[in-house]
Amino acid sequence: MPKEYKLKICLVGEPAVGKTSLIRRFVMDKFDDRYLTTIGTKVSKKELVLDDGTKVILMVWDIMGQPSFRQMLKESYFYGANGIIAVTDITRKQTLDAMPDWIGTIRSVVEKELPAVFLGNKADLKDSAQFGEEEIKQMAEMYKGKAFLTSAKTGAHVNEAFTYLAEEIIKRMK
Ligand code: G3D
Ligand code: MG
Repeated sequence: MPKEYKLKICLVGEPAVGKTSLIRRFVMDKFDDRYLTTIGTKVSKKELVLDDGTKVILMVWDIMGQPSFRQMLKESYFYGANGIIAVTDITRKQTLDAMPDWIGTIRSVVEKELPAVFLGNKADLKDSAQFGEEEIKQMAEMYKGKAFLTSAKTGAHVNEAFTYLAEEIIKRMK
């Protein structure tokens, strides 16, 4: 009997890297989203069926507020999280440099190391890139995650990244 899982996935990353756009791309494609909004956060729901028939309900958490969020909401945002999507914008190196702080914030709330994927988003803007696949891979390796170059605009590798994370979480649960 295929099992059913319900997972909480949290997106992190600097403002304007594309967090909301990635969720919109991933969730809305099928119009099966539902939102729960609390101050500063938004939760979208998406059902996935993995290759082996496993059904996964992803609750995808997004940050709506300003950077002050980190102190205000971090406890409830990361509480019970199963996995992290760490988003950077390849056209702004600063968004990569800021990632260790985000990971540090997660670690201050969640004791165990969570499965994570590291996205270099806006891959469609390659001509104005300030860093590339090599740097995002290095960042991912540092935290034992996997790197993807994504584009919320074209949809490139967006499903792959979310699905990989779900599979990785479930693998580690077994
Ligand atoms: P955030 O939720 O991380 O703050 P948003 O980021 O999803 O709001 O995206 C910020 C801006 O980047 C938006 O532009 C959005 O359209 C754009 N964007 C997001 N992902 C991509 C991408 O993959 N490629 C390109 N070219 N743009 C992207 P606006 O102009 O609406 O502020
Ligand atoms: Mg947003």
